[in-house]
Amino acid sequence: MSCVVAVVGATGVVGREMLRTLELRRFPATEVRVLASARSAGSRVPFRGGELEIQVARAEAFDGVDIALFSAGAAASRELAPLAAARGAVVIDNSSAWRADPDCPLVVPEVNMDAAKNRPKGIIANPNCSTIQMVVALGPLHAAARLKHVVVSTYQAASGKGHAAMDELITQTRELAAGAEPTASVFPGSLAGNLLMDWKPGSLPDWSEEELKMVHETRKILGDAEIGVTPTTVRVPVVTSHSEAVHAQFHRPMTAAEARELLRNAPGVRLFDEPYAPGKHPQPRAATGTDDVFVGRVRDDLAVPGALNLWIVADNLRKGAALNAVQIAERLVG
Ligand code: 11C
Repeated sequence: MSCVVAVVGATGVVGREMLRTLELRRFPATEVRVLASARSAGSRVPFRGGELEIQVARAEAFDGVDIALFSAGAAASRELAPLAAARGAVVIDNSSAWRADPDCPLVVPEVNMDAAKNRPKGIIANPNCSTIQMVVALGPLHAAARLKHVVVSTYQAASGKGHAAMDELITQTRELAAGAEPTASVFPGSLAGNLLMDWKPGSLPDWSEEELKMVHETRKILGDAEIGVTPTTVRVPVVTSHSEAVHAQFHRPMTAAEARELLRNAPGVRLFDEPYAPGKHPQPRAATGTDDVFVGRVRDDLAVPGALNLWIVADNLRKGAALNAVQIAERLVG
C-alpha cells in the first residue's frame, strides 16, 4: 500500500531528526518528500543512504501526501497545515500553532492516542518537548491516583532553540574557556557557565510562553482541566536533552514504592530504580540519542504526605519532538 510522507521544515534540527527517525524505525513510507521555505529549495538532506532534494512548501507540494510531519514554526503551520489537510493529508504538527485548538487533538501516544481519532481539521498537534517527557512519566501515575498539583522546574537544552543555538553554546563555551567574555546573538546573554530564561513572555504577566505551554498542554493531554501546574522553565548549558525536577501531589496518596511499580512497566519509560548514590541518576548525556524517557530519584515527599518527587530526562529532539510525531504516524498507518 502506498504511503507518501512529507516532512515540512526538513532542514531544521527537528525536521532532520524526523527524517532520521523515519529511517531508523523503517517507517513504511513509499515516498518521502522534503519541504521547506524557498530559501532552502534545491538543497539536499540525507535519507536512507542517499539524498532528497528540498522542494518549496506550498499547497501543490501536498498533492498525494498521506501524512505531513510539520516542524517549520507556528506561522508556516498556520498557513500550510490547513492546505495540506484539505488535500487529504493527516497533518502532525510540531509547532504551537494548533495545540490549544479544541478541534485539534494534542497527542502523546503512550498517554492519549485515542484522542487522535477525533481530528475534524485533519491536524494532530505534537506537544512541546518539556510537556511530552513529563506526561509520559506522570500519565500512569495520574491514571492510578489522579494528579492534583505538579510543581516542575525544567533544565532545558540549547537544541530546543535550533541549530544556531547549539552552535552558539559551543562557541560561548570555547570563548569562556579561553578567558573571553562569551558573545551572544541567539541567546539573550551567555548560556555558557550560566542559566537563562530565554522564552518569549506568555499571555499572563510574569509567566513565560514556555511555562504556560506546560500548564495548558498537560491538562489537555491528561484530559483533566483541574490539574494545577506550577512551572519554572530554565535554559541550561547542555546541548541536547531536557531534564525536569517534578513534585507531584495526587487526589489519593501515592507512595514512591507504588509509583516505581507503575513506572517499571510504563510504555516509553526507563526507570532508574537504584537507591540514591552520586551519579546514579538519569543524565542528559546518556538520554541523548535514545527513545526512552528516563525517570529516576522517585522519592516520597518529606513534607507533603502522599506526594512524590521525580527527576525526568529525555532527548528533546527525539521523544520531545520527532519521535513522538513519528510514533503518532506509525499508529495511524499501523
Ligand atoms: C525550547 N521547548 O526548549 C522549546 C522548544 O513549542 O515546540 C519547542 C517549542 C515548542 O525552547
